[in-house]
Amino acid sequence: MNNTAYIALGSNIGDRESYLRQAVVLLHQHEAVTVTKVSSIYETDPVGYEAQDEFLNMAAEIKTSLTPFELLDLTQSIESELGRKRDIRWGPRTADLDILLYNRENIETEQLIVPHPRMYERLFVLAPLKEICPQVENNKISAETNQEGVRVWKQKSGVDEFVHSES
Ligand code: PH2
Ligand code: MG
Ligand code: MG
Repeated sequence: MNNTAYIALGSNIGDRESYLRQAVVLLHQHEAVTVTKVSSIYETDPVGYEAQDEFLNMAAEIKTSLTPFELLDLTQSIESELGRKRDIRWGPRTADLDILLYNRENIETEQLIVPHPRMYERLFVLAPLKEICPQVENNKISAETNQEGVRVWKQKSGVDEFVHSES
């Protein structure tokens, strides 16, 4: 478990909070992953494709012995398990899990780019990430980052509480 990665989670269909919680539980249940921190949950206006419902977004820190590509397989299988259908790019989804950072590695391949290429333009990613990730400084939330459309919906709690508490 000697690697640290940050995952962005989002949902805008059905019981959004339940999808986020289930996604965190499924990450944590993997033998090679420990979820070490979770952010607050934010409610956010849709970005990119705007004719869809508001999202809940959050971020999680994990420790893992998976490689970045194994982690990508895991996040994609969790998305499928939670009923994700891929149709509209940037469209509605039950559960979206994006790898934001993996140690301080730079990866550029067809399937996976890390750091996530659009993370520094997206306050729905940066606001939760900043709570749990020391390497994201305030100055990365630049003038180009639209500061609107992101509100805390449920305050940060510990991982245990997050994973076990109801509602
Ligand atoms: N995800 C997208 C596209 N637009 N907007 C918000 N507010 N939150 C998201 O997670 C999101 C989005 C593509 O993954
Ligand atoms: Mg995404
Ligand atoms: Mg995604």
